Amino acid sequence: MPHTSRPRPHRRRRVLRPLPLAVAGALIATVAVTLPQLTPDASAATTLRGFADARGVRVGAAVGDTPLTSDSSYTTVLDREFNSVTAENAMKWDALEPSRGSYNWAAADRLVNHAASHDQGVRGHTLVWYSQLPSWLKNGNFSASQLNTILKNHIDTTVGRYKGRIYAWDVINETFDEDGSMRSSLWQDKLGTGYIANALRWAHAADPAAKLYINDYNIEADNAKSDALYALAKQLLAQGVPLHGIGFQSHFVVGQVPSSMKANLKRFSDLGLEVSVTELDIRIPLPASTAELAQQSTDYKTASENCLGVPRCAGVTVWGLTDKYSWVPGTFSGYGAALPYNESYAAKPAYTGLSNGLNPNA
Ligand code: 9MR
Repeated sequence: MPHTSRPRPHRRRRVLRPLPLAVAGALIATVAVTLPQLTPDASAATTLRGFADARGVRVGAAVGDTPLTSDSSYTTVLDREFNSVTAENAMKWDALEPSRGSYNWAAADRLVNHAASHDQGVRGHTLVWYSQLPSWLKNGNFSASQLNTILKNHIDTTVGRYKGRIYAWDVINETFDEDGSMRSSLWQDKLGTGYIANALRWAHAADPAAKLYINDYNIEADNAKSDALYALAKQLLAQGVPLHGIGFQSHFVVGQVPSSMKANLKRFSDLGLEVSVTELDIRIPLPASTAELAQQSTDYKTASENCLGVPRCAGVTVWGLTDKYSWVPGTFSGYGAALPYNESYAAKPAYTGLSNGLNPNA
């Protein structure tokens, strides 16, 4: 069991304390008999998903196909603790359509089916991104009109396949540079900024019920990048484009959750948009000290509260669940220990931080 920083209230003891011993003894016998029925409810209330369900929000994890299919400790934690999943890689273009016209749905289907049988929602990730494009697309030298058709087909096909099974899509991923200019990409360079509105409209037509997001990193603080996104979001909404939410990836370094995060999320929420933390992890220089693990716990609580404390926060997703499979050490040399569970699936202080962030009574 994950430890929580406060003892849970003990309902039975509160009832028994004033009673005479004999009556209490009889009651204890009764309680002992009914206890097995009570246990599932009591434990559900102390899991991440138990707290999230109680607030009507999502707590999600990015899921890799390898651990999903090969590591039962992983799926045990995933299914006990999370009411939402995101495909870490399986719904990216290079995974779905490695050669033109030939789709590979196996891993994406596995996750969507897994989610359905464990009462989990699915965030779709991601339709339009500069990275992880198959080489036929990257190197195809397509004209603007060909690219437009290719993009529309990809969105129609992918969103259409999972219509009704994906509650939110990261339609647009990482479209800004740090200074707030549009990032150079296949899409931007050939199609111009108009591809964003088109992609959102196509996705909406393919699944009108899915919430459509623009997702990015380093937009958690009030800064040049988030200012540019704010201006774009406002403009898209004014034009009636179906943009429903902003995904704040939240790949943080321990001790560095931005102080302006909550106010920044609130200004997007004030536009009528959903806000979600979509890829939370908090990396630590290795080896992680006890003090850093404690700070990381505080950071998980702060980051999740920064979203959940804002109107229209739809939930918080962590980018993985265990340090065993995290992308962090492979990308940030010397850093790791970024997730709520360690390599052996022991809950870290970060788990308690996240849990307390989700639990309004903590
Ligand atoms: O975690 C993903 C890793 O396994 C992939 O190798 C990588 C490829 O670019 O993408 C990682 O996920 C990224 C996500 O799709 C978009 N935001 C940043 C994430 C971490 O790099």
